[in-house]
Amino acid sequence: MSVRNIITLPDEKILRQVSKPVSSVDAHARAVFDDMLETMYDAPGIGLAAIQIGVAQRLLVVDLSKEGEPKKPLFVANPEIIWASDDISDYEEGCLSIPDFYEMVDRPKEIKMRYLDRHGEAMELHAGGLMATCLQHEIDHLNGVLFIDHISKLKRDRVVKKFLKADKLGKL
Ligand code: GNR
Ligand code: NI
Repeated sequence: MSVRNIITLPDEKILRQVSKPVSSVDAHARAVFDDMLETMYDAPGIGLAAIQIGVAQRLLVVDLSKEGEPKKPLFVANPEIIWASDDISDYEEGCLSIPDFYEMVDRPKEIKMRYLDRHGEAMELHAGGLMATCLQHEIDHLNGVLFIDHISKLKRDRVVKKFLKADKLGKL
């Protein structure tokens, strides 16, 4: 296991890629999961998609456990949202690929997700609250979508510009 570099804006060439389904959750996929988890804990963050470490596969990890509590990692391959509530909730989101930027995002309050777990077993999960928000945020990453795509164009353009400028000045 190793902590990997997290891809950030302005690197949209990578972050905008649509990740490919894994053909099976094999030893290689599990090795990617392990690096993702270690990278997420190190950051720290509550979720991470494989593309954030430059791997364009439909893999994500989430762990909502609080500091000092036993860890509760969730390993997700090839997720599909099979139901989303009409009820919407808003939550202030951030992203390890867009450091130090936070905005309120509206999303379905509850979802049902089908996926393969760490052992390749088919699973279903009904999620609400922060888990539902986080899973939707991570599944967006698998489709090349960032949370800033859910906010106003004015705010999005402003933050993308900020990262472009910082990159040019060599600050990232
Ligand atoms: O660590 C993270 N926190 C967070 C807070 C609110 C909504 C979504 C997230 S996910 C984020 C880590 C990340 O960038 N995952 O892709
Ligand atoms: Ni993110």
